[in-house]
Amino acid sequence: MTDRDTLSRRQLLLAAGVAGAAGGAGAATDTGPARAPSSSRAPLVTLNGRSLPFKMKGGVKEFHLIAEEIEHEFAPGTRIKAWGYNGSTPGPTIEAIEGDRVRIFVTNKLPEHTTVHWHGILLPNGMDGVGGLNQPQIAPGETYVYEFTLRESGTRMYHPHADEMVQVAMGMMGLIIIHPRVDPHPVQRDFAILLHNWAVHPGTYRPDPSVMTDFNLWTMNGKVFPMIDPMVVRTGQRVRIRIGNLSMHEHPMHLHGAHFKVVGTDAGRIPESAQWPMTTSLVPVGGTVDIEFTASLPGDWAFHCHKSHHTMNAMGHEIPNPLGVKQRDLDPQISKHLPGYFSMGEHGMAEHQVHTDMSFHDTPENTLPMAMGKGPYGNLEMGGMMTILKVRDRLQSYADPGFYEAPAGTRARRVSQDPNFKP
Ligand SMILES: [Cu+2]
Repeated sequence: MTDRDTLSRRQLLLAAGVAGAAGGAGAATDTGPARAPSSSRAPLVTLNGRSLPFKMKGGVKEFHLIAEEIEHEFAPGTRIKAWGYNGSTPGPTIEAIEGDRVRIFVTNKLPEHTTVHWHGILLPNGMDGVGGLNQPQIAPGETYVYEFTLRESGTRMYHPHADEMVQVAMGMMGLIIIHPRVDPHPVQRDFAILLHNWAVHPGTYRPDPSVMTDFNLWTMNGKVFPMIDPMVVRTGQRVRIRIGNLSMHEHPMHLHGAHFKVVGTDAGRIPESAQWPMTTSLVPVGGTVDIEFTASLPGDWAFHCHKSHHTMNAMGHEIPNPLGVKQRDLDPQISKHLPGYFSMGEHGMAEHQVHTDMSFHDTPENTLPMAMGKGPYGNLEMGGMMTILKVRDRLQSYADPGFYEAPAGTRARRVSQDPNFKP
């Protein structure tokens, strides 16, 4: 009996003890001879992303990362010149299993040198990837190889440690997910998200690395809402969301419709005695947070950063406050000098999405409107770091099931249009 047989049988037994553990999640496949994953393990879903393929060579998992300039789209209508790996930002997720030995070739096709740092992984010092400290820089055109054994499971990240301010601002980053050989806390849905921020000035095509705090695009896996994939789960499933943050801001990530526990960081699993229930967890800059919960309430539940400016797309921040300022009388006069001038903001900014949808406002070239999301009841007035957890009693597949229809009598409804209404 091979190691693989032993593992899969043991894990099948383990899965059988957990109600619906295999629950349509589909078995992950792995061609490795020695370290096959549990057949009950839910496949990792990197929203809008993919995992990096590997080859087994003499018991070692071989990966190849290519650092290069790429064309990236945040949402239709906004393309930039970014830097990433293997054609995308973030780069593909590197998936492996605790105990795996990995060999990762890094080819540099950038116009400047780079390195790769394996964030949160304990490894020999010469593999840590800080250019100048642990290794020479990888010059343009060169390929370096890193090789180490993954001793601990959990959510980790990779990014350059060379001209880091520029290279991270340009999009160079990715997730590393190390699965335990046998998961004592199995989930049926396993999602991975990497948070980032971007400064793409209106009408331009290249992120500005000199911006320190005032970014104008906030992304999950390089996309803005509503282009971020929803997380589709069946009622009753155990769900894990892994959130990494290589942006320059902390993000308080807030989940509607479930109470979760933070079960892991980029240094591994948190003991159960140190986990407490929450609905919002801060994901620190340069850190990862794994949350787990049971999806017990069907519906469409928002999952978003609670800094409200981070659920907006390209917006200017240094503007006079128009709230409560009567501007409409000025419109005709200003229009004489600025044809097409149109005031807004007197009563709030919700009208902005209406105006951009109606093409009242032309946004500058290659610039997204502040908010674009639409739901079954109208504009969602959000963009940026937001997606939807879609919990359904019945699912044919994990494809987007569309919007939730609240059963009769369970949705907030209008009862009056009289502003002096008294119940
Ligand atoms: Cu945020």
